[in-house]
Amino acid sequence: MTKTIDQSRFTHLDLDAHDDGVWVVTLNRANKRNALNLDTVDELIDFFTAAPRAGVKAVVLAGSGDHFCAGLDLIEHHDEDRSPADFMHVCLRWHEAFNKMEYGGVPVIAACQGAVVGGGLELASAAHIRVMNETTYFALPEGQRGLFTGGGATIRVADLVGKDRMIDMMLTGRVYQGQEALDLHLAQYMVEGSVMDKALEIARRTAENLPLTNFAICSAISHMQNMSPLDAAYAESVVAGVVNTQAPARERLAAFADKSAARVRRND
Ligand code: 1HE
Repeated sequence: MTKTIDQSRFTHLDLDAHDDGVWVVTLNRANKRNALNLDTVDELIDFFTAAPRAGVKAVVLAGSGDHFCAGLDLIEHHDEDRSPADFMHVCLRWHEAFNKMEYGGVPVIAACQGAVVGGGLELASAAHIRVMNETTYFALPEGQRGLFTGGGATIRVADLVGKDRMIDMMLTGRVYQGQEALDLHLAQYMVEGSVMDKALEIARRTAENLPLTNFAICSAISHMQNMSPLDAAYAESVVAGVVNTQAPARERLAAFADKSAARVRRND
């Protein structure tokens, strides 16, 4: 069942495994502003395919340099002069990578600095939690490039900001940043300074949850959004049946009963 992740097979992603099960995965093409060429997408598929069975408890996804990700590698796309079928298959690879992130059951925290644009926003929106700071900005410049989204923005970005705002972003190139971006759910956390520090703090916290519980949170909720309310309620009870009776949960319940477990309190 357990898989190992052979780090030597990755050239466009830097992988850093911490002792607590948190892995930092960094897009390492800063000189290309971490634009997603097809090889990088394939490496994301490889990593996120293996992660749920390799003891990875949480992932921080980051970009190297000043920017998170500039989206589709426009130069590769130009040079390849792809056919419609070629690009459809490129998009299917992107979807495979991002679906494995969203539905894989391992918490993914995106540390978003600088540009989070085009396919970079599609990548970030497949993470479960996004952290931004004063440098971060979000946009969908596809409209101005003569392109269309192909990595799930019509699903995930529309879900975050609403269909009308997504259409505006694409038609006009509108950029969202700061509090406005936070208010639109483009990120859940805004920090002053290092997005990496905050993303790591969040990842470490999530890694303390039971893996099966995190699996349900980071897989079942997304699946249930795709179901009718009736089917989602049914699926929820099945998932809760499995998760809420797991042996390690009994220890946590016992700690609550004997009053040794932390209580939920207001923030100071
Ligand atoms: C790239 C890319 C890229 C930079 N593909 N090479 N995405 C976009 O339309 C965003 C395009 N990029 C930008 O607007 C800017 O590069 C940034 C705002 C992200 C950064 O600006 P800056 O001034 O720091 O860098 P730069 O000088 O523009 O670029 C530095 C290098 O990165 C340069 O390469 P060099 O070899 O000339 O040094 C750029 O060519 C390269 N670079 N961005 C390839 N995107 C599945 S469909 C998804 C649809 C999309 O994602 S559309 C793409 C939207």
